[in-house]
Amino acid sequence: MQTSVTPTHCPYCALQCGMNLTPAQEGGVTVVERPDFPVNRGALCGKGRTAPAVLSSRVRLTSPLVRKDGVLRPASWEEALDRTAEGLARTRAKHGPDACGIFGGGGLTNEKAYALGKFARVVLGTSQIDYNGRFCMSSAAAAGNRAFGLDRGLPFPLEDIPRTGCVVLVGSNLAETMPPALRYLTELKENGGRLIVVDPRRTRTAEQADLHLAPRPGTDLALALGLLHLVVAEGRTDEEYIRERTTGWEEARAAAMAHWPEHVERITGVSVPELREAVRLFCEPEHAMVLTARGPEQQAKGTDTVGAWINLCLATGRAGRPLSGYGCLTGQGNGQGGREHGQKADQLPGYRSLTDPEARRHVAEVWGVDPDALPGPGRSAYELLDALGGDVRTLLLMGSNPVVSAPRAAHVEERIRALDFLAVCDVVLSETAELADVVLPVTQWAEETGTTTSLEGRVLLRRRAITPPDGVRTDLHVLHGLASRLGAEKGFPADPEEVFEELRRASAGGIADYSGITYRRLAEENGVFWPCPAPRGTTGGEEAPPAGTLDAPAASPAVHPGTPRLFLDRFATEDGRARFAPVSHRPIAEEPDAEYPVLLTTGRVVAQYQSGAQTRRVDELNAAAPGPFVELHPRLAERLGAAEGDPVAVVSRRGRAVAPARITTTIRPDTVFMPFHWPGEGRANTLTNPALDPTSRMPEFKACAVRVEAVRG
Ligand SMILES: Nc1nc2c(c(=O)[nH]1)N[C@H]1C(S)=C(S)[C@@H](COP(=O)(O)OP(=O)(O)OC[C@H]3O[C@@H](n4cnc5c(=O)[nH]c(N)nc54)[C@H](O)[C@@H]3O)O[C@H]1N2
Ligand SMILES: Nc1nc2c(c(=O)[nH]1)N[C@H]1C(S)=C(S)[C@@H](COP(=O)(O)OP(=O)(O)OC[C@H]3O[C@@H](n4cnc5c(=O)[nH]c(N)nc54)[C@H](O)[C@@H]3O)O[C@H]1N2
Ligand code: SF4
Ligand SMILES: [Mo]
Repeated sequence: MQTSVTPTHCPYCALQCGMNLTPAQEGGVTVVERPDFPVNRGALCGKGRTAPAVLSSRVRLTSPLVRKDGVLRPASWEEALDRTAEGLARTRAKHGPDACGIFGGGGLTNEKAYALGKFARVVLGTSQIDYNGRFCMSSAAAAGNRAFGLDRGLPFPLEDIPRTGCVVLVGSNLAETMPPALRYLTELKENGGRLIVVDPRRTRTAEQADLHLAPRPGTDLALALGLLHLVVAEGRTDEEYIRERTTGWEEARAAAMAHWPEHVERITGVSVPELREAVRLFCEPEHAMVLTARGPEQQAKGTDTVGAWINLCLATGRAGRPLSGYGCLTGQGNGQGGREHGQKADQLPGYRSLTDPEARRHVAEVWGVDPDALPGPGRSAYELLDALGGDVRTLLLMGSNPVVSAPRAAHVEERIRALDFLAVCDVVLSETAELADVVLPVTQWAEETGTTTSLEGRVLLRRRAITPPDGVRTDLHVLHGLASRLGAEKGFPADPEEVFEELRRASAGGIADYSGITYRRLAEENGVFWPCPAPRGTTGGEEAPPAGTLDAPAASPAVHPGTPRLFLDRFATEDGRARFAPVSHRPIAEEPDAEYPVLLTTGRVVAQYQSGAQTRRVDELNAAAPGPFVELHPRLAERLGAAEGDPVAVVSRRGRAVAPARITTTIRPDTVFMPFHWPGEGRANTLTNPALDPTSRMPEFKACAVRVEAVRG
């Protein structure tokens, strides 16, 4: 058995809070405080604290399921893996490799994400792989790549936040989505720094703000342009910085000057005095930061919207300098690492591009295949889901529950039902797994070892603390089993450290270079920030001593310390300069009209996680957040004749959802809000619009036109 205390990290969000696990008397594990991990210093939210309940849940899957005569029935692992391999092989033989699809998740460890991408390209030869991170922070990633030549959620550690002068938090409800991180904002205020929150709702986070701007959903781009206009008009630009560290200012400046504050007020609903106050708070201190989350990103113009906020940072000299910069608060447990190692449609490990010949050569060599055999980029997540039952006939799904979480979910559900074959790896029978032909029950976080990369770009080691129940296997084991059945005897080890050693080599020399990181270092150092190249003369694992025998860092001066802060000397672009984005305001994809006069926005509550597949199994969390609701302003409620708790219907061009009214003055009167954690009648994603951002292919989860109706009788 393991030692009595296992230091590890939470299975849920990108904060990746440290926690210790100890054996529980009744079996399983108990979560205890882990004060030595600096990010959360022992603090946890309710989800992290109750995570062990999912390990021992009654509804936990402990046997593979295979559909027979229309019904999912327990089966052996042999049979389940045989059936899945046959499903993939049959489709490939009949319709070609691109008829096999793979859908991954940002909750998967680096090792799993890496193996999944390799499995798609090497074993199946398919280009059709993408993942739920496309629904998460892909717009910020695209904007970060465009501006800085590199996308790492935060280019600085969270510990820098309390020491800056002003933080603008755009569309993040941190108090509910990363509660232990609220401390950084509290400390900022204690140190005399200012907090501006931009959110159409006065959330628990907005309540902490010195200034809360409540724009109409989908108008953050105009808001940022209006602020930049005022920065220029008030002579608050940093001309020297612009000259020395950026390109593209003239065009960006001209675009901002076309957005007069009065015009921006009409678009956003944020008054000119509020805009002026925001500029004053942001510009007066020496240092300032802009942090975005899903509010401005989950828009059909999310890339340009984030670009506009980055422009504001660049024009004022607030990027690539100590205590200043732009950052994105990545969402899922491995939202960062999950977007670096190849489960994304256009990507190879190390944040390399699938279209770059040199990247293909490097990775093909590590994989022992011909670079020309690697497929090109495939479809993005929603486009892949939309193609199911069409050109994509078989799907392997690992780490997502799109029946609840994808936009236009009723259509997505219909496409999933139209597949020839669906295999789902999950820990519970999610709403999507219910539709599968084969369900493969997998181990959970405390039962397996692997690495994640937090929103800070800090690579962390999650450790196995407990023996999994009989009948479950790891995702890596599933890929190993499928690969060997499909003719790849080697190259898919089930041992995570072996996979990580290969990942190190595959990432060596890439943007997200992990080659200097080992499990040993991760265990000793509370995580390592990438990029972290291997010592000179080695290429990450290859010529370095084998894992576990590496000299301790002190004995080996060549060991790279990792990179907590990026861009201080230069940006990662070819010329080292940051690029302004030439952006102008444009409306949301579906503006309200006479038939659908209200705006719907969606998001989260503190006690449920994502599609709820895991957290809806925890009594304490269900007691706190038992079901869906529609948040609406008293004025709208009065027009409908709806009282608190009355069922109301929200209708969009995609469908109709019904949930109890929650009446509050904290939301704009022209907007309703629904959390998306539940399936069934109250499923928010029945309503949402899959209009995609042209660059990131992010759907517009945060704004669509709806009609709200009272439900009688
Ligand atoms: N409790 C909980 N925590 C989580 C998760 C969870 O499901 N539950 N999921 C994790 C993941 S994967 C993610 S991505 C993060 C997400 O973390 P957040 O981004 O903080 O979460 P959301 O609630 O989706 O959106 C944040 C806010 O955006 C606001 N918003 C809506 N429309 C707009 C708009 O047009 N402009 C602006 N500026 N704001 C707008 C919403 O009112 C909401 O308060 O949370 C992570 N943490
Ligand atoms: N309307 C609306 N919709 C949204 C959003 C929004 O703000 N509004 N946000 C979007 C965002 S940001 C995100 S990230 C997505 C998330 O939505 P989903 O992709 O559905 O994410 P989860 O609910 O976390 O799904 C993970 C699934 O994998 C399982 N699982 C967990 N760990 C593992 C593992 O290690 N291996 C395997 N095989 N399975 C595992 C879980 O039980 C669960 O069924 O939702 C998106 N959808
Ligand atoms: S904030 Fe995120 S990482 Fe921390 S305990 Fe809660 S869900 Fe887990
Ligand atoms: Mo997310």
